[in-house]
Amino acid sequence: MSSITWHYVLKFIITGDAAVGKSSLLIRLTDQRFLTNPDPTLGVEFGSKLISIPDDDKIVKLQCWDTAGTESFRSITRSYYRGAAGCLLVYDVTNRKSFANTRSWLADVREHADPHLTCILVGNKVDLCDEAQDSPPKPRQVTTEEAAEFAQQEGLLFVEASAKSGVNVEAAFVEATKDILNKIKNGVFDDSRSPGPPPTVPAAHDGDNAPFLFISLRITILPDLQNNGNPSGSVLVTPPSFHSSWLRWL
Ligand SMILES: Nc1nc2c(ncn2[C@@H]2O[C@H](COP(=O)(O)OP(=O)(O)OP(=O)(O)O)[C@@H](O)[C@H]2O)c(=O)[nH]1
Ligand SMILES: [Mg+2]
Repeated sequence: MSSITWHYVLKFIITGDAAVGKSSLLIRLTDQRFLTNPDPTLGVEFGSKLISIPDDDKIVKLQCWDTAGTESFRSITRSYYRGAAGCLLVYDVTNRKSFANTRSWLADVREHADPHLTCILVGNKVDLCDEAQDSPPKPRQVTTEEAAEFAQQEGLLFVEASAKSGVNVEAAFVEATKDILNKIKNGVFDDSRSPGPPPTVPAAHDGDNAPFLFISLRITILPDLQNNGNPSGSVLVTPPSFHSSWLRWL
């Protein structure tokens, strides 16, 4: 039996064009690894991590649903948006089209997710533009200023990151989480849907006993598993059984 392991569980979605690095950002967050040739995501993948927000004295469990950027999966991935408290809207700084397409991904998020969801625009692959790397730098196609202006106009947080080097990856999730915690404090999110810090929480997994240890669970959710996976729960959910059931299922 463990003591309190987290104060909130927040559902995050990661969305954006194919090959912008959504899965790589999640792997970097949960496993501190980078794969040069990850498989394209088929449907949705899931990863989880505990993070600490010292300013609020809170431990937060992030449940991240990494969606496929391929158009043919779009209607499936949309069904995972509901109930998300946070969203990483990802583009590739060396691919202008992926930045232009963030408008359409954002429209999807706004149509299908909670209107109070916190969205952070993430310009990924900044390492490719770095002069100091071994191979010749790739030209940047989206300036920091342009993306920051777009983010401001749309009310998004903004960061540039690299799943390869790890720069700003955890920071992106932390910034979004802080914003969500502020919304909870200010009553923007309906906190009644979250029991808050439970007095005792049955151990979902040994890794949950220690803050900062992460659980990485990478699975592909096929369409016929959507309902069993219950991807569209409330904005703030705290049932440890959700996670342990997945572990048992595996
Ligand atoms: N240099 C560099 N390459 C990256 C970075 N992030 C991802 N990549 C590469 O970009 C390619 C696509 O990465 P994925 O993480 O599979 O992209 P995705 O957005 O999940 O793609 P889908 O699942 O098809 O939607 C892979 O070859 C990665 O190694 C990064 O920060 N820097
Ligand atoms: Mg992927």
